[in-house]
Amino acid sequence: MTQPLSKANFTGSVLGVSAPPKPGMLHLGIGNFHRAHAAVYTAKAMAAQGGDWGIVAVANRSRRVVGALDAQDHLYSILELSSAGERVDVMDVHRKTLVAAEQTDQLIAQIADPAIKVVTMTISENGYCRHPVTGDLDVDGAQISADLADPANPRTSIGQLGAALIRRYSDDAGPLTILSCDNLVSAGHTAHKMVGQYLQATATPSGFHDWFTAQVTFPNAMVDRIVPGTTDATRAKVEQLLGLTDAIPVPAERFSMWVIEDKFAAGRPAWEEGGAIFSDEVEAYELVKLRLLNGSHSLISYLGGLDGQPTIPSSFGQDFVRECVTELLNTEYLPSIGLPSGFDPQAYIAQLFDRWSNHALGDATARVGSDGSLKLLQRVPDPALRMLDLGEVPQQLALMVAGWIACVCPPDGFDPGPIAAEMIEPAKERLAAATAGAGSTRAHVEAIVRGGFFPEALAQRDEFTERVADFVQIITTSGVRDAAKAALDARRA
Ligand code: CS2
Repeated sequence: MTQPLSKANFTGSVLGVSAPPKPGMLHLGIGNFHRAHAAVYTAKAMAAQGGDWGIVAVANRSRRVVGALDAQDHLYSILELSSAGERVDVMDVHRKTLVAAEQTDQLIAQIADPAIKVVTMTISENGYCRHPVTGDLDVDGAQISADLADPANPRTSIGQLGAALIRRYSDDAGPLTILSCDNLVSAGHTAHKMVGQYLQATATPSGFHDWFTAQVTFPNAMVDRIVPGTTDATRAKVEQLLGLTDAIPVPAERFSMWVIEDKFAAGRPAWEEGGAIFSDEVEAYELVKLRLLNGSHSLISYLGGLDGQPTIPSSFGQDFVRECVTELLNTEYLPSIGLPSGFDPQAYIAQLFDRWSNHALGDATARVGSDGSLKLLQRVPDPALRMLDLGEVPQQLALMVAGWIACVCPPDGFDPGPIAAEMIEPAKERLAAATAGAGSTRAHVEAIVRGGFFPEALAQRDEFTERVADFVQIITTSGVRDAAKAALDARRA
């Protein structure tokens, strides 16, 4: 029987540091992305420059990852997969674990500990509790209203940060930086707005808001590394390479990028030692990545999913998908972005094409297609409105929305197939309720586009809704390839 990964069993050297120092950083959302991204930069920063930047790893509710970290002395591996081959690195950067839902008091106390200087977070689009129509904190939604009713026992990350900041202020524990590592437009501003609106809606001690304004910073940041879910094949490969079993290895591509606004209230790890870029053009980088990579990713996943393609590289390997993505990139996304200075978009796109063709990594179509109701909000409305204002209907963005609808809330009688069935859609019930009784494909699509799933400004554009309905109609009657052809032909006409 192979031995488990642990400090006693692993005799090789770790990536970054061994025996991480005292925690100076806490991470909310200990999923695969953090473990293959910020954790790596932090380990390399400590290896190069030292510093008390050991990480407190916080899971929201599941014990799966933290239980394995605890059992493995906080070691885990990253399996890098590319056409150049594979390599495995063992990481040792976390010092302590918590489960927010079970240890809420400890979490609040930990964030209020003066030793913690930076809170990073990957809580996904869902974690920000943002209203899809207004873009404000969803104070009337079930999650935030429950936290506001019982603020000492918050269930959301936003409520937990709110409670911890109040404690930090009351304890005079010093300034703090909260760094979002999620794929959001202006991620720092968004996090600031959600936490700020929560704190406005709850009772705070006198002087708190001045302290919050002056002493808590929320830098913007662009994060990038394609990190699929862990599969049995990941575990088997790591076991073969390490000779030890790791319950929570993370597969990842070789590419990694982090562009951060240097706005830290109480110091930070020397992440530049791991290759991070500090820039004052972060919002431009965020848009480049959110649209060119993430937006195109969504189109690849919905077209590929409807075409029965299980992975992103197999989807992107279909000519019709590649043509649609090329069109999306060049005519709908690129003109919508003020590029960072010195940025070469065609080189970036060529690199994206390679990254989407990584068969060794085999990123799942269904992973990228999941959470569409939240992800599309970052990827569709602004660039679509820009074109609509110019009198043009964005064919590929409409096709993307149609693909999402056909996969996760298809009109009656259409079966989008097994890949779509694997996509997780948190709004599934609301989508079903909104479309119940729709008598036609057009009515079905109108019920979604105008039903509180998109901002008002887009919902009002009939020409967009109509085009989405056309594409859903074609997908459900003659297939996704014909819908793609119609989108490309409309542009050429
Ligand atoms: C993907 C991202 O889930 C998605 O929609 O586009 O997870 C993507 O792989 C990462 O943002 C890459 O940095």
